[in-house]
Amino acid sequence: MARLVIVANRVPNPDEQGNPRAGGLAVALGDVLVPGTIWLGWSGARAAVTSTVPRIVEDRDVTYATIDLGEADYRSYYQGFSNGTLWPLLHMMPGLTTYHREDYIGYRGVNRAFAQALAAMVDADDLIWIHDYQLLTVAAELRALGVQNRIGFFLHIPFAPPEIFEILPPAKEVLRALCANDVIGFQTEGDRTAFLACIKALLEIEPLPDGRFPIDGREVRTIVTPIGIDSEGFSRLAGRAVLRAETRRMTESLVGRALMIGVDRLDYTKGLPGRFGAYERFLASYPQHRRKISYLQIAALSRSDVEHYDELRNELSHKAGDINGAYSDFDWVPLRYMTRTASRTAIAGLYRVARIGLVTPLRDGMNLVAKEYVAAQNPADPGVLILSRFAGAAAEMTEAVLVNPFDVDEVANAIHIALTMSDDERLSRHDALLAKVYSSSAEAYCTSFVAALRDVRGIPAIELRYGGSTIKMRA
Ligand code: ADQ
Repeated sequence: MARLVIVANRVPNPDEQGNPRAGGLAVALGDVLVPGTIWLGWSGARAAVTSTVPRIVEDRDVTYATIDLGEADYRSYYQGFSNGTLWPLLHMMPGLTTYHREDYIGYRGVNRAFAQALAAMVDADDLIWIHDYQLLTVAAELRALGVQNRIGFFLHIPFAPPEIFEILPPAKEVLRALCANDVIGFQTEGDRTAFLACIKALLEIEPLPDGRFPIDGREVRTIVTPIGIDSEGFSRLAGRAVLRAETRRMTESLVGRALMIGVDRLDYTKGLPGRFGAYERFLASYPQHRRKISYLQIAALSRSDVEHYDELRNELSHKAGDINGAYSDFDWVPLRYMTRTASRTAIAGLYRVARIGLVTPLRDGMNLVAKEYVAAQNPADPGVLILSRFAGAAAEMTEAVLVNPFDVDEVANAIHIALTMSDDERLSRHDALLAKVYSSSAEAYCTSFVAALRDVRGIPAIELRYGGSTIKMRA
């Protein structure tokens, strides 16, 4: 039986398996974490040099294999090329993008280390599923090591059109390396289209109408498999969470005011300064709602040692202070702002009691908060989702109040619309959104990606050109 081998930048801490706080990819991949599965990634620890021999921990018959990153590699691969170059560029923010050739060299070195660690562990028929922008060149490194398995890659963040992607100095080489995968998956049709446009513009390869394209005598398949959540599990969690003391304390503290909630990692792609600006505009333009709303923004610190994140944190602290300074009353604080993670249970309970879910990233691959907010609602009295049209989730969740996050007046108006929406409209929008969150679930995501990977077979011997050398595959 072919095993599934997952490769991602991070590996969930096996001690937390089964604990809902694990969140993120571990929850999304819950359905494929069956006995026999292997998950390889960075341990989160830094060492003198990057290791290629993984540390192995078994938990419920799933093998977690971790490698440590060398200090220099942490700077070049993680802080540098992954989060200083690829993250802003693929989110279409070239102004925030930096590039240093030595970071790219470090990135390729770490991708090679991942491949080396993996090559020693896989059997011939194992399916390899690589995740996200930190690991764009792993498949090519695996091929270089003679690994002929079926390999798939899924990009969690957006892909950029050629006019932006070609800013990346090694754009063609990175694209070619990605093409060493058999299947490449995207969150939205728009991301796939952007990728195929890069294939055409930069590699001069004409894709077929169904998203396949030939390269070096073989064929690569592209698919769209939007990531989802465990909707049923999350709904149940939210239903239980409202009964907990912490949720009740929150509700009591509102004294009848409507709660508006935002939950994000503190990242410049999430559009938090604009969101605070829109709330300020809302308070200024709609005085009738003052004292009747309380906005809670939970923004967990992330990547605090990467450039721009510290500035963002300072900017938000100032803006929050300004808003509360200008509008607070003796018994009303308009904005509650916390920069820490909350437990999944606490978040689920807060979503459920919130009248509005405010999700306004400037650009986002999918945005699971939008789906969690919908799943958490009481179907008999649901809240309203305000969603950026630049989140991947907007492609599916068209019944949300969709906004352009760059337009503070439009977002301010959307808050007013949400607060004054009729019960009928609120219910019908929610019904439609909930059906979509249930059908585009974590399970559907895993099943369709793995099915596409299983489908790959009978690929003839090929040669792959990468990094100035020619690699023979499936000879
Ligand atoms: P992220 O950018 O991390 O993910 P998102 O999809 O919103 O964004 O997922 C965040 C997860 O972390 C959610 O489950 C949320 O509940 C949780 N979370 C966020 N802030 C939190 C806080 N302050 N406290 C506790 N939990 C918090 C990347 C891409 C997304 C894509 C996902 C999955 O950027 O576009 O949807 O991967 O593919």
